[in-house]
Amino acid sequence: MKTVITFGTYDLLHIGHVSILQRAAALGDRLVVGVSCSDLNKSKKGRAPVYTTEDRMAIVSALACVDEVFVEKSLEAKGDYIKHYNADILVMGDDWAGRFDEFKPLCEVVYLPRTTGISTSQLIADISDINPSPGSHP
Ligand code: C2G
Repeated sequence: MKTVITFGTYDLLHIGHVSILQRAAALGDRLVVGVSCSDLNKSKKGRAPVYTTEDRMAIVSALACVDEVFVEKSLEAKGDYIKHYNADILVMGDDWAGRFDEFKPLCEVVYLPRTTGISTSQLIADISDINPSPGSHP
């Protein structure tokens, strides 16, 4: 039984998220996903996610390729999460390449290519353009 672990915010779930989760799942027998809590996202990206932590967890756990989800409360606790879930492989997108090499003594660390041309930030910008908030245009 090979366990794969990965982490992310997965706000406004899109095809890039689904693709990396499917490719991560294909590397093992069980995929465990740490969903970054909203406070963690605020400190990391300077804004709260659109969806609550609970909703993001429910959405990610509904995917067929995902076996288990948990709340990622701290970026620094990855080693503890890897040990707790007995992970054999840590998967992250290659926007994080090299950033998690410190966990190589605990498990294999794999960076998969990101899907180009889509991101949550871009989706928010696109939606704002379609439906600008009152007062944003003269
Ligand atoms: N991703 C991707 N292609 C995209 C967008 C995202 O492959 N176009 C991947 C990211 O590389 C990441 C995962 O999807 O592996 C989740 O992305 P985010 O929700 O943006 O989460 P992130 O900010 O990378 O959080 O503890 C680590 C962090 O919490 C990771």
